[in-house]
Amino acid sequence: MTAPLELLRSMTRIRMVEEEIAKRYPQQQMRCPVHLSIGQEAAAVGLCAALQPTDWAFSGHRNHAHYLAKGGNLKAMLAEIYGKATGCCGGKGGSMHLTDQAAGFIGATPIVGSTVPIAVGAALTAQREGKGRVVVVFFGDGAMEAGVVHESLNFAALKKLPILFACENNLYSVYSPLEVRQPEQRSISDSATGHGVKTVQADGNNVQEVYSKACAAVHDLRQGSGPVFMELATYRWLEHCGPGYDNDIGYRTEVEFQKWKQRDPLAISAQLASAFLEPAEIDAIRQEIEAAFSAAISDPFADPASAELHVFAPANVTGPEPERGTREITYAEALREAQDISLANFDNSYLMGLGVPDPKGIFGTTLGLQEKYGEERVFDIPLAENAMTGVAIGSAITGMRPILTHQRLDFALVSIDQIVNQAAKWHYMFNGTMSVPLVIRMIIGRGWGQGPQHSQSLHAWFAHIPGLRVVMPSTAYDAKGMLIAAADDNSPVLFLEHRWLHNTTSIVPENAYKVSLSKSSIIREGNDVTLVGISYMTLECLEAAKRLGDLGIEIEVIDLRTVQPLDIASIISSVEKTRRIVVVDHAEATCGVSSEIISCVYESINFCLKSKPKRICLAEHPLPTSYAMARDYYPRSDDIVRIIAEMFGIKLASFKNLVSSSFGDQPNSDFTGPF
Ligand SMILES: Cc1ncc(C[n+]2csc(CCOP(=O)(O)OP(=O)(O)O)c2C)c(N)n1
Ligand SMILES: [Mg+2]
Repeated sequence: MTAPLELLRSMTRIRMVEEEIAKRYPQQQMRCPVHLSIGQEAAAVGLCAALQPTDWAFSGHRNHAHYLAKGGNLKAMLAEIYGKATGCCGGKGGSMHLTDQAAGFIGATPIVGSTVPIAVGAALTAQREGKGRVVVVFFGDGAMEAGVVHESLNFAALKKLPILFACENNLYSVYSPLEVRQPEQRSISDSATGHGVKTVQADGNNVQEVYSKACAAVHDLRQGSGPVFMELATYRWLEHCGPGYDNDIGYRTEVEFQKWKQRDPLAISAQLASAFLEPAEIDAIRQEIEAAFSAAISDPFADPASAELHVFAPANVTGPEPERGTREITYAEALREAQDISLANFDNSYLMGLGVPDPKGIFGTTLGLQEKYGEERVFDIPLAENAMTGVAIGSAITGMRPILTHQRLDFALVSIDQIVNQAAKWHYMFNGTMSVPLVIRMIIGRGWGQGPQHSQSLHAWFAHIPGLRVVMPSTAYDAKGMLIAAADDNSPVLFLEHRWLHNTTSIVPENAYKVSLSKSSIIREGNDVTLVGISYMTLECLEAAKRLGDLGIEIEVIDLRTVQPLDIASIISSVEKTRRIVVVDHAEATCGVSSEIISCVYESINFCLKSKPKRICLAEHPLPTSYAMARDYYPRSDDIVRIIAEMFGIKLASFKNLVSSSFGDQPNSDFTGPF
């Protein structure tokens, strides 16, 4: 039991820290946004007092009180706010990204609602560990309007996860009162109840009440009875962001503010427990705070060069390539084998995605794996890609190795916040103290009416984001080796598979092996043109190279394999030989990978190319569904042959040699719709 005086002491300390921040903020040395919790301390303190240091906490933009209540290091927090090397994120995070993993405060991030599924993922880890660890995630009333929070509540309830959702309802989201954002007849707790989560309401300004209700909730969580949602009624005293009072600017009244101020959590606590702090104790807190500010101010800034560190976690090495043998299997079978091996090699790995254990097993790529590894390690997910990506991230930063699959890349777009703001940045913004060993498989559709929303190839988008690896193998051999390598990598890897590759075959060793996640591959040598193929387009390039060979033009075909990092050195050394470059992609040329490759080549070479470089890409419009309109949308080997022949002054008639399908919307006659 935590004594009432201890609760009061903790709240007083937090109040004094934040008052000092508010006092010094106008000096313009804390040059990052600060969201102060003055007036809201009881929720943080009452709740964290019910936790053990080994329990995990997460928070959002208004996180100082949560961090300190959970035992976070004060000096590291202030140094972080001052942007110093000694800060808990080495200056990369600032006030909105605090972490102290030793104290169990895993992390805070300021995209509203976005940290909630990550905390749920940590709760999945906690459940799997089976040591009785619980997770708490703090968020505001505004977050209850975010879809991802509802997705998270649903999943936590579904899996009975040991997580306490702590909603600090301070009635406002910046300047917007609750009544313009949520229906009057439905309380915040009602929403959680609707998801099947047990709810508890508490006076968030009464630390004793919060503490005793939190103790009961945490007790239940440790018994495994499923998530609990606590709605904590409270009020922030200062402006949303910054150190001042703003009751005069018109969004809330002085009368309302004074009413809440009379319900000061510190005063309520002192009254209820007849407890007060001795002047000497207050003095000791003041001295601690003074010392922490002095240290933060005098500590050095990080070397600006360190800004480049921790974009990616250290990569695991790949071994020598194995004897290839003679066994030929499909790309889909190779993916299945890779996942099988990763599940067998790492007890902490798991596979999830819509349809993963269904009778078709993601086009055969996950067949039989649930039967082999059980429902805990291979499972279907709710139709909630955004939260499930957050769950994957949260479990990854706490020690698991998830592989998440999307049957179409287009579906992953609803999780763009989690991929871009969270997965890509977590390692960086927390200064390398955590990593995100996560693989996201995305399948790129084509043909049989995939249309505008089942066919997009957005590797250029993803490659634009520092912190994401993007790979696109085009053979069964590479698919297996690169998926095993991805599952063993410590950074998020986006693994893009073209649907038309799934039935292609190549020789694939039975054993485990890794293929580098940063190297392209020369798959045909030639002196006349460097032809770079991306994913499925590599097959078209090979076909074109064969036919151009008949015309006496020797093509060097490079299978790009990885988009981030781009193995530009290999392409440049090929162009140094051929002095011509053509890039073929199943994406738009504008701001695309083909443009990037050609720019990089031009920036590096100090000789003239013999022909203008060429991008062979998609038309600059979405893919129409009707095969009549989709027919000429994708470049084929015919286009490549014609364009390269022209570089050599050979004029060929414009033709489309539809090898196997007069509709042009299936790779061959064996691969029949629907797919
Ligand atoms: C997704 C997203 N949209 C908008 C913002 C800008 N923003 C920052 S805090 C905030 C209000 C959040 O209100 P609430 O969740 O109630 O937390 P409080 O600030 O009241 O503690 C907003 C809109 C953001 N950070 N993230
Ligand atoms: Mg609020």
